[in-house]
Amino acid sequence: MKRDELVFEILQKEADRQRYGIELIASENFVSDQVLSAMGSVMTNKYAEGYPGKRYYGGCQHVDETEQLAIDRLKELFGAEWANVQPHSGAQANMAVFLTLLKPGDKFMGLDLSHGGHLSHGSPVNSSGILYQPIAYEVDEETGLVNYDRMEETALREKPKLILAGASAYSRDWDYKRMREIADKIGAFLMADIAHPAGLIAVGLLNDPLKYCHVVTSTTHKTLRGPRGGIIMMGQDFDNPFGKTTPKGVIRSMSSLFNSGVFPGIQGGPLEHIIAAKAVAFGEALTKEFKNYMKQVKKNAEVMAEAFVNKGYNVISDGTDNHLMLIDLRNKFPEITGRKVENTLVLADITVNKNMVPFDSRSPFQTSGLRVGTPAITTRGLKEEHMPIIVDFIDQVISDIDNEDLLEKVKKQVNEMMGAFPMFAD
Ligand code: DSN
Repeated sequence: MKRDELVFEILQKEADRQRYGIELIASENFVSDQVLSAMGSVMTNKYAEGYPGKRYYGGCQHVDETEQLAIDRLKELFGAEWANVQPHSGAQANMAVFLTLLKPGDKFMGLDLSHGGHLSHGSPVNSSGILYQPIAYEVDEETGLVNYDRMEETALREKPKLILAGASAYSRDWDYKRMREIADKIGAFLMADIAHPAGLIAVGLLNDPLKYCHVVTSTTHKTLRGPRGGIIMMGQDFDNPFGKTTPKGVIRSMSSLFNSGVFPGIQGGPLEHIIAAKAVAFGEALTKEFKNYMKQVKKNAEVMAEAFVNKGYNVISDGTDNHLMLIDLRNKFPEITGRKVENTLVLADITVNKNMVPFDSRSPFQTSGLRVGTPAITTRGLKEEHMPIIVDFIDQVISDIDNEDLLEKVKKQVNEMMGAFPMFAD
């Protein structure tokens, strides 16, 4: 068959964009060649509705092997008691958990979207907000930190059936223990969505949600550096919230409910090529090199946040514990929106995303903030010394935002700098 030049030329342009630009979108990363190969493999040809050993199709003996490997490696990585690797995305993983634990109209609590929460945590335009009744908790205006006292007051008043920890733009660690105490007071389920910090949690650099949460969801493509996809896990929840059976029995019966929540609840055939790539990525995440990578991601984020603060930017909560930071532009550039900065930086081959900041006066399409993260540039091999250089590029562009000559100059410097780094430094 004739090669589809049209598509492959576009793919080459995207490869060049990734290769010569500075990628600061906190949820993005670059996968290894072996993760990429598994994704583009023959496993895409196979239908395998069901689970390993219990499929609705013949010929599943090899997809059973890779799916079981993915499950086993994931359990080892997080010390989980049970795992499902089939969700097509983090939002699907969340949807399957909600379908399992909530009935339409039930109340649940999640972090407000404009305070760093995620669409699938109760936004009115997402199924989580359409089918269920979301109650928001918030960060404190002064400190930028989740206000657990207020969360408790709201939980005691509203009595949600589920409380959800996790965010897509929150730079600090979570107090899962405190949240479990709150959940226990009202007999609610505690769930964590660790899509963003999963890699840091896996190597022990952040608190472990599996110790306290009844169920944990994640994506696999952010800090975990795997293919685009989702997962669900259960830890060793020996303080049995589900009834009078033994803890092991609870895990067994809940896990089969969660499995049914994913398939046939919300999905059909699993993406077995992606699951094979998940197995590869979890194998990589179990190595010493991955732990060193995660330490560098965190170090780079700390240094980058400090460099922004030194230039007079308001970094929400004054810094970061993880791989990202949220910058409120309003004190330094009250007239400039996050949208304008995002669009302008793209012209200099620097990619960030506009983001609402807590108590933002602008809409999600404009925003007063930027979210910046270090997982992707750290995969490229950038270290602490490169962080102030990047912050300086960004500051030059924002400070003279309509200067096209400057943009051209910065773009040249960005391309020269990034051209010297491989896509995957390991
Ligand atoms: N879009 C992801 C993020 O950027 O955080 C969340 O789904």
